[in-house]
Amino acid sequence: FKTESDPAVEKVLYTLPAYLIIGAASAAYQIEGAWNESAKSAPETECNPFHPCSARKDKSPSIWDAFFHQRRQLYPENGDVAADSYHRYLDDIAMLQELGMKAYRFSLSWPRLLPNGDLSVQSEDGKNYYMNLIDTLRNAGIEPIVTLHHWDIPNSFQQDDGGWLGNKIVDRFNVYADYVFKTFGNKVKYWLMMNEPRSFCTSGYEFGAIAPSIAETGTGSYLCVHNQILAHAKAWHNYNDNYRPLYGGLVGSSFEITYAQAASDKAEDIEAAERSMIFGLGWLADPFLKGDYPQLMKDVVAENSRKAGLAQSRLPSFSDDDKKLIRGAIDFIGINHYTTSIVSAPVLADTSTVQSSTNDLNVISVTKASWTHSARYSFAVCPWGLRMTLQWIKARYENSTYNPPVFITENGYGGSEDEGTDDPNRVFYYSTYLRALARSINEDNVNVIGYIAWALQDNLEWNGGYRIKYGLTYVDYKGKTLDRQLKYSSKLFKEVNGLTDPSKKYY
Ligand code: BGP
Repeated sequence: FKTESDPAVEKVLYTLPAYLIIGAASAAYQIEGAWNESAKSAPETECNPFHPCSARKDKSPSIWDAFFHQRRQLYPENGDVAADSYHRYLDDIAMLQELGMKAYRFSLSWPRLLPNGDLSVQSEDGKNYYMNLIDTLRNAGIEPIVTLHHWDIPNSFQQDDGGWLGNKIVDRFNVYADYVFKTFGNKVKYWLMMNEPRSFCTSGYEFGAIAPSIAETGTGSYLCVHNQILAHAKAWHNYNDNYRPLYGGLVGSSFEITYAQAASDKAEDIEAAERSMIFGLGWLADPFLKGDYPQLMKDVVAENSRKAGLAQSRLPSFSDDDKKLIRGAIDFIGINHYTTSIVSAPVLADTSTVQSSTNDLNVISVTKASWTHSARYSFAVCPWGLRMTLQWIKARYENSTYNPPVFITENGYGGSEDEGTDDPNRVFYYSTYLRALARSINEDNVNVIGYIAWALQDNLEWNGGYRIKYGLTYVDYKGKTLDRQLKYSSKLFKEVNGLTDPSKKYY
């Protein structure tokens, strides 16, 4: 296994600080299965995936259940069973313990806890499932890190008000968040409100590629992200005012960022790369740390909207009250980082008349062919990109009045379908990225409080189904037993977590 990596990185020994919270992650729809648990006995006519039943007591369909069921022919896989973690969460926790992990990041399924989305029905089964999961983790000394929105809103909310494009979603999310804080608040110290608003909103609400399959080109991603920022901020204030005094705890969100490396020293390529970082991470982080969208983004989208004859910018704006609400409303910045792209300015003038967020960004972005790629087509192994990303964050926000710590909430390697338990490529990926992280902390003095590997288990990947394997744990989908087995790469984490003989190196 060869890659072009920074040779200096290889020489640095791990000096990851003891305070770093190291763990692994999952998300409800990708692992739980049990998509209609406890509703099976309801009469067919009363409840089915596309007509949620008001009398239903337990799990109702999320937008992902609807998406995969409607497209069954196209995508044979779905999350009906997935890794069956709803029934096998003890097996998952056993794996975390074997790995010596300090934390487990998982998400709550909103329609499992609140089948009607609101408080009219509160599922006992749903509540018990997460309560048992959290209690067992805590008894095992593993910190629960809980995501509230990992993309699976109740499908009924998509149908009746347009989901994240609707007027009701911000308040609806806050009813759910308050219920969650009230129910689990005394047991959880780390909360993530949103996961990757940009990738979810762009794929789900602008280009219609993933659930809920909405194609509102040019506006959908901006409005969806806007609502997610406001929903996060309101939940943060509720937590800050009403729950933090009781429980302490920290509330963040996870933003994904692919590092954009300029293709050359030419000014236009350097500008294009910077534009990518601003449209990528600045879009999400600036509102919380600087109180508004990046000026560059506001200018570009307003200008393109004007050219198209629109009366106002396609990028929504924050009112003065909104600005007060969002600034500082985050306790840490979650970063999901996988890879790096080579970015340059387009050679020809843009003649496209399509108004889209891609055209607003207006760059050429490629993955370098000579770098080793993961089976996830566009993910190249580039550990220094993590270090550059952390440097970019530090430089952009160190003079902000508000500059919270960073929590790496996802980083990982997607292996191919035939991977099995022998995964040397993943060992290489994690060992080089962890070394890059060690250098960032020790040499660049970035303030990183945690590092979470994606993923604990092989799961249903949004883009690759069960064919892309991110797990530290192999799940037997082929033999349909769904039994778990640690992969070879688990040895690396055992070592990082101090469980192995320090004289033996596995990587
Ligand atoms: C992130 C998601 C994860 C996970 C991961 C792998 O975008 O937060 O849920 O799926 O990426 O990516 P993908 O499934 O696109 O290969």
